[in-house]
Amino acid sequence: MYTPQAENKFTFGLWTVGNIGRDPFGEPTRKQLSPVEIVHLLAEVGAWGVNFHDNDLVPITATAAEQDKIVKDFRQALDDTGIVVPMATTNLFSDPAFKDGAFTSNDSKVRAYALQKTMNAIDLGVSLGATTYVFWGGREGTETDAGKDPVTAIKRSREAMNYLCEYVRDQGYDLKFALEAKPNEPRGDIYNATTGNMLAFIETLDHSEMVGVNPEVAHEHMAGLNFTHHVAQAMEQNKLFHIDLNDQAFGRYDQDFRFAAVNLKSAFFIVKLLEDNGYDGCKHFDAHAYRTSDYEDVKAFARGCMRNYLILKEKVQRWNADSEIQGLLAYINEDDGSMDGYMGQYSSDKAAALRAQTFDRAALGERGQPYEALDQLTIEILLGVR
Ligand code: GLT
Ligand code: MN
Ligand code: MN
Repeated sequence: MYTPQAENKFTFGLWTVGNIGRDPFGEPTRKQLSPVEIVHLLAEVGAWGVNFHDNDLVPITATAAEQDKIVKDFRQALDDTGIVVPMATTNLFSDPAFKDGAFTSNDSKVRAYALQKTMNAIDLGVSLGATTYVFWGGREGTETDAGKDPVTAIKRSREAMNYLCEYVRDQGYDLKFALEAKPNEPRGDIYNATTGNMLAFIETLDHSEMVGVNPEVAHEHMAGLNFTHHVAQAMEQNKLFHIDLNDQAFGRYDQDFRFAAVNLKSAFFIVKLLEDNGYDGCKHFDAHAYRTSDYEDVKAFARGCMRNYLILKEKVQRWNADSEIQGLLAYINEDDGSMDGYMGQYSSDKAAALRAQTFDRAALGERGQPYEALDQLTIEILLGVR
């Protein structure tokens, strides 16, 4: 029952299970696996797909001949395992050239190089099957706003997105963009810090229909926000093009823990939102194993991400089928229809009728909501006693 299936569309980035345990204070604790080895590891744990940054697959220093060999071997591993590539992205953050941003850099040569690197990476991703392209602008920000005008930064971001949308159209690629927000880290502050910012920014693009969001649990939690609400807003606007599932303690650095490892209840509501609304895109686990793990434990990490999703999915079904919960929901949402004539689509007649209506304000304030009872039933389902 908790075995991952292709229809679950569970994916991992090469950089996730391939994370070698380096942190700002310590050297790697695991040896680097090749992309081919990572694909085989993912097949072994039952994942459906693999995503990559250009340089996770092809080192930034590789020659054309080296690139051809790497891509050929990778393609062979995909064929051998049945693992697919649904998403790709560009590394615009590791190289020192991007230390002050890529698309928002003050240096026009860096901005041009970032566009060139992204076009090449799009070609690479599409050639391996990607239909979603993620943009995470980890370096697009500042430590001091003395150095960069934030309005200019927004305009530069827009110019880059418009340029790259046109590139994709020009090539005739079947590819959509998914923008990923993060409030800070590695920059002191990153532009378009939340999914809400991204949704507003997208509407200003020339081809906004090609562009949606890739929200990540940890990033909204770092900002102290309710991830489920942000994903809901994206879904309601048909802009949830991709999702990065992981977990994160509030107020901490970017932890990228195994999905549902920290905030079980919010993980439940994320799964509930996705399942109840029929989200059928990729569920990408953008997370990595603890630095203390060896590769056996990395497999336990990857299996845990998928298993937790499937367990929570079963809890959602249980919640939806629970008659006591449904009874409470029916009570909460009770509506005798008597207000229908006053609300909904505006008309001056309705407004006049509404103004003439008298309300028993005290009675309105007296009605209680059984949210304690409902939340407790939710907890009991999660704790496995219901
Ligand atoms: C990086 C970041 C992630 C992004 C990846 C895509 S790279 O690991 O922390 O949240 O999704 O660029
Ligand atoms: Mn993260
Ligand atoms: Mn991410």
